[in-house]
This record gives sequence, C-alpha cells and structure tokens, in this order.
Amino acid sequence: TSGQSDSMDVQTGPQIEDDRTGFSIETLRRAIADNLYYIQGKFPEIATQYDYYMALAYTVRDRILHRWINTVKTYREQDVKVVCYLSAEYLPGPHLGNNLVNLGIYPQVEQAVRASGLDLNALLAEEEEPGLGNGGLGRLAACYMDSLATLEIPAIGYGIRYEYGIFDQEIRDGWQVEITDKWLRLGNPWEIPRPENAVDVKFGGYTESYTDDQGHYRVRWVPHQVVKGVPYDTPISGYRVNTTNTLRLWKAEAPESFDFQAFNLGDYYGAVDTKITSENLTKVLYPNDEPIQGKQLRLEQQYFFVSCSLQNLLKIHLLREDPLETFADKFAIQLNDTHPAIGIAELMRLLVDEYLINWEIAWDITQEAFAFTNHTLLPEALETWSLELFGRLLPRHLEIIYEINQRFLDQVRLKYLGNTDKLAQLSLLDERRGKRIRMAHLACVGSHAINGVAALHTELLKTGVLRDFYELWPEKFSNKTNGVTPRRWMVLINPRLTQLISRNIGESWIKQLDDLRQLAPLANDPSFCHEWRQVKRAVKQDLADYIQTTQGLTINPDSIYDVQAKRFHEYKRQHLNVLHIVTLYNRIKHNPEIEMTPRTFIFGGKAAPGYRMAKLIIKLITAVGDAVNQDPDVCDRIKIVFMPDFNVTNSQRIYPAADLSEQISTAGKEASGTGNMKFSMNGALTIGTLDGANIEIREAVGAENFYLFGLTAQEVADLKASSYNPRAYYDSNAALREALDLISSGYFSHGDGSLFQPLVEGLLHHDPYLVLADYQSYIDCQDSVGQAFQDQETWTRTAILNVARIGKFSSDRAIREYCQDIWHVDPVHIKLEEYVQAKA
Ligand code: T68
Repeated sequence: TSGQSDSMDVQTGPQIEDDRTGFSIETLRRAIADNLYYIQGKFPEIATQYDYYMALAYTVRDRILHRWINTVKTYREQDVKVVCYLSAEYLPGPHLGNNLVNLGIYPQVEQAVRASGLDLNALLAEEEEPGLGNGGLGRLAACYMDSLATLEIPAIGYGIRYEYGIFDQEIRDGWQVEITDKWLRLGNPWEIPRPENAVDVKFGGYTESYTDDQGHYRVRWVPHQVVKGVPYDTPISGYRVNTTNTLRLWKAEAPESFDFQAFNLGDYYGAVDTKITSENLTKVLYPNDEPIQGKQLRLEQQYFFVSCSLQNLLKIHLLREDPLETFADKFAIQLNDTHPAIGIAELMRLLVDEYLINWEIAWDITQEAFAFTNHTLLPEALETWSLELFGRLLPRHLEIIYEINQRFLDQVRLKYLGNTDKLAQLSLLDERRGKRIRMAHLACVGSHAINGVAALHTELLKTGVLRDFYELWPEKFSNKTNGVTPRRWMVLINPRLTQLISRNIGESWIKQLDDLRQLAPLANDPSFCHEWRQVKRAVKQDLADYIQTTQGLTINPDSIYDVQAKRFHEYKRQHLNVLHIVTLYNRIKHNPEIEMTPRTFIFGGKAAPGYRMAKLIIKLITAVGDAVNQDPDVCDRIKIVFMPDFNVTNSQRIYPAADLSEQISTAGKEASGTGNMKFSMNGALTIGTLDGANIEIREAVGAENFYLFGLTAQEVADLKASSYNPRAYYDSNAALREALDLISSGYFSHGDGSLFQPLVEGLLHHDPYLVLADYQSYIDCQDSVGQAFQDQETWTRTAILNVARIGKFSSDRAIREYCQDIWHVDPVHIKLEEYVQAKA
C-alpha cells in the first residue's frame, strides 16, 4: 500500500481508486461489469435489466459498506449514546436512487451506466420497494432514519422483516383487488443477514417462583415455545456524510434446539411443523384500519421484535463493558406508537428476572430510556389486549404489568384521595370492556417523554385521550411536529425543480431547508417565475405520459392537477372530493357551455382489505370516472384518474406534478399528515381544513397562500355534541342534494341504485365525519381555486412562496427537536480510513 494515511472525503471520493470504493466513472463502470460477472453470474449478451440493476446495486452497496463499517467501528470505540427507534413498520422506498443522492455520485453513475449501454432510469425502475408499512407512520420512521444519519446521530432502527409487505393494489372492474407482495422473490441486495446475532424469544407457558443462592425471591418463566429471531441489516446512508446507520429487521425462525426434542422422539414431521409455525410469525404485515383486538399473531409480532431488539441492546451494552445501571445513558428508545409498548414490560423482565437488578433501579432505567410518540386520536385505533390472550401468550409480562400498575395506582391514590374515578381512568387495565390492557397507558407510565405529531394533535391529546396523564405529569408532554426528508421528497423525485432552485440559491437548502427562504424575493422575478412554470409544466407532462402509457388515458397538462393521494379512510373524506366532482359535472350537464377551469382529479391510495366503506369509495371514484371521462358534454373540462397501487415508488411520480394538494380531513382527526408537506415542497398549493400539520403549514406559508375551508376542531366537537343532523344540509342545499341523488340513482352504476346506497345512506343518517356540514364551504373554496388558477402569474408566485416557506417541515428539524428535548444525544463525526488500511 501507499502508506499514506489520507482520509476519504465524501465530497470528492477516495484518493485511491479501488474498485470497491472508487467514485470515478471508469471505476464505477468496471465495478458494474465485475459484479454482473461475479455476483449475477451473467455475461452481457444474456443479462437482463434486473441483472444490471443488481450489479449496480452491489456496486453502490460496496461504497456504502465501507462507510457503514467505519460508522459501526466508531460507535463501538467511542462509547456514544445511541437512538433506538422501535417501529413495527418502515417504508423506506427504493434504496438505490436515494443512496446515489446521499453519496453524491448520481451524475457519475448515470454516465458509468450509459458507458455500459444502459439507462439509469430503467435500472432504478427494476427495484422492488420494501412495503413494510401501511402509510404515514411507517414512512415517518423512514424519513427519521434518513435525517438521523444525515445529522450524524448514532441510531439503530429496529423492526420486523415481513416476508409479505403491504399488499399490491390492482383495480378490476373499478374495485380494489389485493395481491400478495412478494418483495423478496428476486433477492434483496440491500440487506445482510446476521445469523450469528440471532436471539431466542419465549412464548406461552407459565411462571414459577424460586429462592436464589442469596435467599432472594425470584421468578422464572417456563415457556411453552421458543422462536429464534435472526437480524437482517440494511445500511441507511446520510446525505453527503460518512455516517451510515443500521436498520435491523428481525425474521422469525425455529430454533435448532427446539425441534431437536421432536427429532429424538422420531417426530420428524412434527419438527418441520414447528419450523413452519415459527416462521409464520413474520410472514405478513397487518393492514391498519381493521380491528386487530384479539389477533394473537399481531401481539406475537409486536413482542417478538421488541424482545429481539432489547436483548440485542443489552448485549451491545454489556459488550461495551458498561454497567447495567448506565443503560439509559447509552440508549434512548423511542416507541413509534403503542405497537412496541410491550417493550416497557420486557425491559423490566430482562433487568429483574435475567439480570437480577432490583425493581426500583430497573424501573428508573426503564422510564429514563423510553419515550412514546402517539399517532392517532381515533378512539377505535387505541390498542388494547384482552387479559386472557395476553396472559396466555406472555404470562410473566402480565405479572409485571400488574406490579407496574399497582405501584402506579398507589401513587395516584396519594394524589387523588378517594377519587376512584381517577383510578379507573388511569389504570393500565380497562375493567369496563371485559378486562383489557391499555397499551397507551403502559407507554405513558413507562416513558419519561410523551409527544404528539403536530401542535393541534398534541393539544387534543392533552385535553382528550391522555388528559388524565397530562394532569398528572404535564412535564412529560411535548409536541414534535412531523417532517419529511427533502433528499427523497425533493432532490431525488424532482431533479428539475432541484436544479432550478440550486442554480439560484446554491445547494445549502438540501441540508438546511430553511435556506429555501432565499427563494422568496425571486417570486417577484418574472424570468425566474417563467422558468418555474416551465419546470412544473415539464413535470406535469411526465405524469401525463406515464398515465397515457399505463392506462391509455389522455390528460391535459394545462389543466389543474388536483390530487388526493393517501390511505382511504372516511375521516380523510375522499368522498367529499367526489361530491365536488359530481357538483361540477352537474353544472356542466345543466349548462354545457359553462366556463370552467379544466381539472384533472387524480386519486391514489389503498383501502384496508376489510374496510368495506373505504373500498366502496374507491369504486365510486372509478365509477364516476368511467361516466365523466367518456361524456362528450364534459369536453375534457373534467378528467378523473385513479392511480393504482399507491406506494413510495408510485407516489414519487405524483407529488412533483400536483398543482393542488387535497388535505380535507375532518378537523381533529388527522394527527399530522405528511403528504401535505411533500406536496407543498414541490410547489403545490393546499386546499385544506384546520387539521393536523395543515394548521402549521398555513401559518408558515401565509394564510393568503393557502385555501382554507371547513369547520374547526372545536366547531366539529360542538356540532357533534349538539346532535348533528346531516339531513338538514341535504334538504336545504340543492346542489348537494342533486349530487347525492345522482349517485344513489344508479347513474354511475349502470342503473344499480343499490350499489352506493350504504355510502349515501351513511352520509344522510350518520355522517360521523361531517362531510355534509363542510360541503358548501369546500365547494366555495374550490370555486376560488378554479378562479385563481386562471391567473398563472399569481398562482406561480404563490407556489414559489409555499416552497420558500416550507423549511420547517424538514424531518431534520423534527429530529433535532427529538435529540435536544427527548433523547439528549449528540452528533458523532465519522472519518473514513482508506479501505486498503481498514481491510488489513
Ligand atoms: C399516521 N398514522 C397518522 N398509522 O394518521 C398521520 N396505525 O396523521 C400521521 O402523519 C402519521 O401517522 C405519522 O405521524 C398511521 O399511519 C398506521 O399506519 C397504523 C399502522 C398500524 C396500526 C395503526
């Protein structure tokens, strides 16, 4: 070797052009060819696009591995405090493009690929994304992992390696059809299995007490079954830094020692059976919006990955030769909703039963280590488990929860003398609904910090579902408004906009999103505005081309792209959007000559497989689309597109092209929303209610640059309290009546008047999400949007100001707040050793 001790600079690449670390075009080209040969075992004449994708992925992985190894080494040597994010879901999206952006080698790779006679976009399209989450919560975890690495914060994300992620959605005859997501079918170049770090997880059985050598009373858990957890590690790169953190996902397998017993008895098939049952544990992701109470496998999944993760943390801690008492100085554990909240009882069990720490000390460690993020106000989404199921699966944890509860309620009793209502309200056990464990209560009691995900949401937590805890411990509560990563949601998905911005204000905004402020004066610069419009127009053309090729549908890039893309749920009110479309349609039918700003309504999103109403709303959209898109009277003034299979990959085509972002949930129901931020960052204007983060987006961009409508959360609560009568709105509003009547008449369902009856009847008689109450306000607001779009100059100016003022909604800002207020962790700079030295 050269004997030089030069360190590597991530900006310029290595000084020695090694095939596995070099950044030059020629080195990259050679590495791709080498990987095609030695990893895919192919030669160019028979290699598929997928083979080339794999060859490129391994080329990029090598460069990342080099940084990853240096990161792990540094964390070990420097005894740093580490953030542990516990989440049952992650939606990282395709890794390749993101890693190219973060390494800063996108242009070089583009050229190296071209030099091999290939097209980078085609290779990027080959990647199957890991759909290991349902929606916002899982995607938030992925944005936070990106920001943690970019901010050089030591972090591990722990989760579940589902073999089948969220289902793929197809639309057949206008209905959603679910297809199994076989994302691992062709292999996954981004993960490295670590079977040597496998751990055992116990289930079922019973507990027994014994007295140890020192005469202490102890409890041991004799399980009925043991499952092995095998970690699969994926590197998470930071933007233009060497820091590369780990996403560690656990897969369930049968432990060798366990089926050995069956083997000895000659029960070979019984042993294989055990293996199959064990592996079922991490087979499939549960969809949200479905009642999961009572789903044993779901509780098994939660306990499984949390136990694996905590055992792993304790092992790391002891390897560093730190005493257990300092555990909470070395790890900050964040609970992403209540799904991993069982971790509080599990850490107590590990400390008390396995490491023989006394209860009080163990409890201090636990409370100091854990913090809890709540993501929902919907009461039906709050997790509870029946004592029967819980005790059968986790008998020792049930005892521990009883003990935690008893000590907690003793404390409560002192504060609220004789107030039995308070005790019942705060208890970890819900005694009314057939004895259930309230996971949110466990999370609150076992954590030192509790947060909501937007200002309104946190306020509603404090006055609503968690008010008794807020009264008890106001100091534990804080707000952490969500954010999204500008690396994926701007730089990667909107290169045209990125270049325009960077040409004018430099690149600092990519890491300091507040620097977008420098765009504000340019909103008054006609030539900049002109370029902005050209960029938007080009991106809209891209989406039009994509829709033309995939669906054979022609849309007009000069129309308003009016987009609602998110999970289907009644509280998100996609049906309110439909009522607007049908209202416009009726106006045309009454007056075919009517002047109207042309609109393309674009929908995307999945409905939980068992959520009938959500699926019926999808059918309504496609049915209205079939009628309206064909109708010669409409003359292309309205087009309706349903983009199937809304996932990270497909969403990346949608956000950049939107003019109007639909954020129309019933006020008080959407905890935060994160799509709202992604649209705004890409220059869409928002039509929205005062809900979740919409409120803060409106504050940031200015009320004059945001289309507000609808009741406030307070007005919603008041109206519901005063016996809301949706029928009155129907009776008094002719346009609303006409729209609903047209839907129930069978006009959109080949004369079948019964098809949409559940939907229309539901609205007329119950309307729990106040669609009818907000209808007129929404229509009026949409009319002003239509007007405003006519003035392209003003519209563009407003869009630029939206982007200029969106800096707050970077996940970097959110993560900085978590680091300062909750985790108390600091950045650790990672230096690279030359690869030749590191290997030696
Ligand atoms: C979302 N929640 C919130 N839940 O709805 C959204 N739930 O307002 C918020 O922006 C986002 O979290 C991030 O904070 C979810 O996405 C789930 O996906 C989910 C999954 C399983 C069980 C319950």
